[in-house]
Amino acid sequence: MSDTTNESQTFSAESYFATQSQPPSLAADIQGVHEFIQRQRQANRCVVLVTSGGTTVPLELNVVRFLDNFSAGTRGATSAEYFLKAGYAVIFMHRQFSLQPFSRHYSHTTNPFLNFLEVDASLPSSSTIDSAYPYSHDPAPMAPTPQITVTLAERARLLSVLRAYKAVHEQETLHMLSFVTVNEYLWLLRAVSREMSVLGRKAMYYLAAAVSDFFLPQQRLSEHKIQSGKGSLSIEMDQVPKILKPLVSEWNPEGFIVSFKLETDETLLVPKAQQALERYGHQVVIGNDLHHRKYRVVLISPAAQEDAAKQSNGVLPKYDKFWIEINPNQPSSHPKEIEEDIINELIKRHKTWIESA
Ligand code: PAZ
Repeated sequence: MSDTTNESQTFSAESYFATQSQPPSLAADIQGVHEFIQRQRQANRCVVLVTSGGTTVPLELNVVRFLDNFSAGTRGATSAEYFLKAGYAVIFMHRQFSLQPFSRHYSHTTNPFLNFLEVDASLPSSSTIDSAYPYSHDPAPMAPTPQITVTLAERARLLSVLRAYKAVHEQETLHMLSFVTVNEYLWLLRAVSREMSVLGRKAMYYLAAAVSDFFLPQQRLSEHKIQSGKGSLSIEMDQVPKILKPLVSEWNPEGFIVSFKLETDETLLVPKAQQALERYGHQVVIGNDLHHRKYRVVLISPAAQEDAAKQSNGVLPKYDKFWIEINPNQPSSHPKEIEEDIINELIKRHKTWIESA
């Protein structure tokens, strides 16, 4: 970029947090998380941190332009609902304005809720009532507000979403946090992870957010909007530090950590997921490819001891592969969601993880 002159460098997590400033709202956000975790500990609940949605990388300090990461937040919002249903408390750390648990069913783009409302025509309109009392000395009764009802076809589904939503509010088992930039995401992830360490093995991390691999350090950002007119723009970005490393080894070594690996070339899914496990030593990597992610995922985890011992040829498997697939042709009225099976499987494994402490 024309007005960014400093050299690029490689950031470790430590040097990243030492040089990139923390978001102003961090302390208040973490106070809320702290109180939430205390309540869940008292209630003896497992807590899962679900990250969801994409992060942005600003190109200017006064941001006009930024790079973004795809992700509507469907995976995260849907998964959060299944965790809540299973009795987990959920910290839902999501990209601002991305999909959220419960309200996702009536997303303004795919399923606007106004489509399911109708005005009940059986009630008299206000003009009818006014004309019935033209000469009376008594004040006209207040015109009844026309009733708004939910279309018959949508009632059952709305009722079940609404009941689940109200129950979660009543039990206070869902805590929302939002981020926009990759910097906000990283600071929040570190602070929330540290708070969750008091939960020991009862903490689960479900890192489904699509996080940028590259960023521009604040020291190299142009203060004002980058001006055009100087020809082409070239940007050299630095690598975002590999945050799973300190999460696994320092911030909460007892936590059950599930990361995601997204690829567009399906043949890379398994090797890349295995590489991530080898590098960071956590519990599960879920591989998904962009075009089939709603119907097929693979869970890669360290091979169980018994499986390894069973191998008779002496070549011990290092990793277990567990595919989860659903039929892509789902009925629109009651579609099966792959997250239901993913969460059931993870909860089973988390339970074993807790019991094996
Ligand atoms: O949010 P969404 O449902 O549109 O997409 C989910 C996803 C593909 C971002 C997620 O499943 C995932 O793979 N997250 C990690 C992406 C990564 O490799 O950084």
